[in-house]
Amino acid sequence: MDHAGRGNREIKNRFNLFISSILPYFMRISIFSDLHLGFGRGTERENDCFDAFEEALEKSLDADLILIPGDIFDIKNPSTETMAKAMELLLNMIIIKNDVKLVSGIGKDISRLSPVNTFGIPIIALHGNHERKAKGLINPVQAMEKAGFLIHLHCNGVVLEKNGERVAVQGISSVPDKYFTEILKEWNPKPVKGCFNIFMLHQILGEFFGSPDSLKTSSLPPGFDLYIDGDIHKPQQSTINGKPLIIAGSLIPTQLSENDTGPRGVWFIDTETSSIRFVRLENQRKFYFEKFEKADKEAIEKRITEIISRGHKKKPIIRIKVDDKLEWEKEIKAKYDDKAIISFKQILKEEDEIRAKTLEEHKLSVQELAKKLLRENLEKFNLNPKVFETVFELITEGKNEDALSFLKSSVNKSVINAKSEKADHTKQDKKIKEVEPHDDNKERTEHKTVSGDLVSNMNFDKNLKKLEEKPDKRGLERFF
Ligand SMILES: [Mn+2]
Repeated sequence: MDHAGRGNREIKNRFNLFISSILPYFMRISIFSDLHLGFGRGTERENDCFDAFEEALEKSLDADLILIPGDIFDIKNPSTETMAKAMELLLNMIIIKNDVKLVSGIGKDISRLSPVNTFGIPIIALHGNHERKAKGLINPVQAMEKAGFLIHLHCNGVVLEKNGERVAVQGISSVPDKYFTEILKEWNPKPVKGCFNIFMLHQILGEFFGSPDSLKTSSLPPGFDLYIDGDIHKPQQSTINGKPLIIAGSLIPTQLSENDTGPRGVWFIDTETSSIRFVRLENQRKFYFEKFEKADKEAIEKRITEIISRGHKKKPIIRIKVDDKLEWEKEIKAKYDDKAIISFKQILKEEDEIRAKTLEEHKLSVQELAKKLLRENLEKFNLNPKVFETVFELITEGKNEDALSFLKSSVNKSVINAKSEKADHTKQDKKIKEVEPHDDNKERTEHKTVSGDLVSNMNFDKNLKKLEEKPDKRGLERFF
């Protein structure tokens, strides 16, 4: 935040205290999600996520409480640069005056929080699917809680109070779809008497994502006054049993799909009237999605020129979808490079697709090759190869024992539901493919040396045998 921002904050501080003295009996809650800090690192768009976050925080300066339902960071191990920028911005919220007090935890030991966690405007956050790590490893949202910047929830909650009015916020961070219902049943969250009750989650709700097989709103716990979901990047508003449901949407477009063109913003709700406002971010890079059937160079250039002529503070992103083969996309990109970020989405011809695949295989990083090897070994030992992501993550973090016990638990057939596994996997694959120039791969390849034994299988069966005496763990415990 610059000097103007700080001055602005001072004014808002005073305004805040004035407002709370005349309107003591309700809380104003600010909600935004899926910031994806670190997205586009090393590209022209690398500051977009921070600009959006800063603007969302600026707009929240007169809020009593900020809720972020997941995907604050774009990856589970963000770079120190990303962490530093995030902390710098969050610090502005800690030093603000605010009357909201943390009263109690719901399944969360608040005595373990530092006093700093409750300074300034409280921020309550979930971790999203982008930040999820195997149990026992600290994800970046949990790290932010340890640093005092926010309160992290996962199958628990907190009660906050302002001038006698209480708000209970309960939340479940991202879990694999196949485990959600079971975890929710085990957690069994209930609204708290005498509070305005908020339920937060970070899952794909099928009704709002065009995927009827995904989780339904009817499976969410009843009786809450407000439901908030992250994960779906298009902001939307609906109801559950007459109570508002806010699908916060993302602060930046990450997938550059047709759905990503709409406005981004911050939601505000007050606990007295449940009135909801969506406030658009104003300083964001514009994103255009343009469709063409034919590879008509002239028509495409005409459209690009027309969009550019509208005038933009930041170079707009123009995504061009062509149902045809192109020969000149590089030429076009270079020609308008100083005026727009142009990206093409085209239907590749079959031979190109084969060539692209082969190239991709050649480019597999060491880490990816190790993953491939591990997956093959799991198959060879008749173990479920779908659990390899978790196993691999544990191994790369040097948690071999944990990896083995997880493998052991996944052998327990009761856990694995082959059908939902498949659905979940397809969804993830799709997501990965849709993400456009995503230079965070750089961060992903900063890998540790993979522990050889497990991956190369020399002691694979022996290690598994060693675990025979240890008690079975249920697979969902990894996420609960
Ligand atoms: Mn997201």
